[in-house]
Parts: sequence; structure tokens; C-alpha cells
Amino acid sequence: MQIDVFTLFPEWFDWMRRPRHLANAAEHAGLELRAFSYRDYTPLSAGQVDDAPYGGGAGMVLRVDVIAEGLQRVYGLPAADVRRRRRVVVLTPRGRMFTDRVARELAELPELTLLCGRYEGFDERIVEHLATDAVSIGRYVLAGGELAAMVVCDAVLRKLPGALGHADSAIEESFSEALDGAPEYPHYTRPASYRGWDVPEILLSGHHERIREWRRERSEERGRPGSGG
Ligand code: 6GU
Repeated sequence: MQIDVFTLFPEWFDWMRRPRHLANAAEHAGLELRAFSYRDYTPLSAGQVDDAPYGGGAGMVLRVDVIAEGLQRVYGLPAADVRRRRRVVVLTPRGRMFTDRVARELAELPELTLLCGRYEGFDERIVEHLATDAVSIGRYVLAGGELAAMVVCDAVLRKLPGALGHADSAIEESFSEALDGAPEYPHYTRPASYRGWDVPEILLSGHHERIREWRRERSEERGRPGSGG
């Protein structure tokens, strides 16, 4: 899979290349992460990428011509055609909520482009004419889409076959369908007793069937997303 991120801070995405576990996971999963700077492609002078909002108001807005030029130059296609060839997702607090389901959906794509915004946001024509859809990672506002893009990359990487050392870890992960959308059950490891804090007996019993049942119950107990649990 190839993920391209467009951002004002491409070096932030070295995050994925340096820590060994991430670099290894990306390599095993065949993930190629590229980061492009809007400034490298802006047709305006002095690296300008944003402008004051029409109608007035605070903050600056990313310009549609700048984003279009970046897409056109990187993909060698008219900017409006790029979204017919690959998924182009705008990261914005007003996008569709990013969930385990969306992560799985994106992980099935061969190619994905993420557009990060800073300032007040994107000129609406970017969302309407250059992107396929918009995604948000939560009901709060970040200074930019970069952290959200990293969240998306991390969650998508975990879904790629080969990314995790243990193939089952992603399947039984919290919020996945294998757990019926419930959070994951609690984990324990050695020591079995620490300061009188004991690991539940059942996990030491070797009764795999009963352990499975116990885990399912604990997972359900933790509640479903949105239940307040
Ligand atoms: Cl995708 N971007 C920004 N700027 N803020 C957010 C977000 C995205 N998701 C939640 N808050």
C-alpha cells in the first residue's frame, strides 16, 4: 500500500521511518509512506499557501490552486482527475468520524492520499472538487491535520497483513468485529502475583474454552463505544 501525505510539515512524518518497530511493520506490510510539502509545489511567490477568508473573519485558509498544483505535479494528472484514480482524504474536524471500520476500509486500498490542513482550514472547493471524502479523528479541534494523519497511518498500518508480528493481534483488537465492536479484554503477564495484586486464576488454569468465555465477558463488561463505559 502507498500512503501519500500532503502537509506543510513533511519532516513530521519521519516519525514512521525511525522507530524500528514502525519501520519494520511498514516494511513487512509493504507500506510506502511519502510526505509532500505544499510549499514545494505552490505556484505563488515566497512559498505562499494560504490566504485571508472571503467575507472576513479570523485566520487563514489553504488555497485551492496550491493544493491542486501539488496533486497535479505529484501524480502527473489534472488535479480534478486524481481522485478518480486514488482515494483522496481531507483531514478536517468536520469530516466523517474515523473508526475501526474506516481504518479497515482504507487499509484495503492500494493507494491513499491524505491532505492535511493548518490555519482555519481548507477552501471548500478542495473538499468538493479535489478530494473524495473528509475524515475527522474526534470531536475536538487540532491546530492541523498532521496529528490526525498520523493517527490514520498508524491505525491503517495495523490492519495491513504482515504489519504485526502476531497475525491474530489485529483481529482481536479493541473495537474490531471479532470482539463485536467492544473494547478489548484485560491482559496480564508475569509475575502472577505482585504486591498481592493477583492475576485472575482462570488465566492460569489452562482451560482454553473457559478463558475464551471469561475474556468475552470482560470485553462486554467494558462496554461498547458510546455507552459511556
Ligand atoms: Cl482531521 N483535523 C483537525 N485540524 N482537527 C481535528 C481533526 C482533524 N480531527 C479532530 N480534530
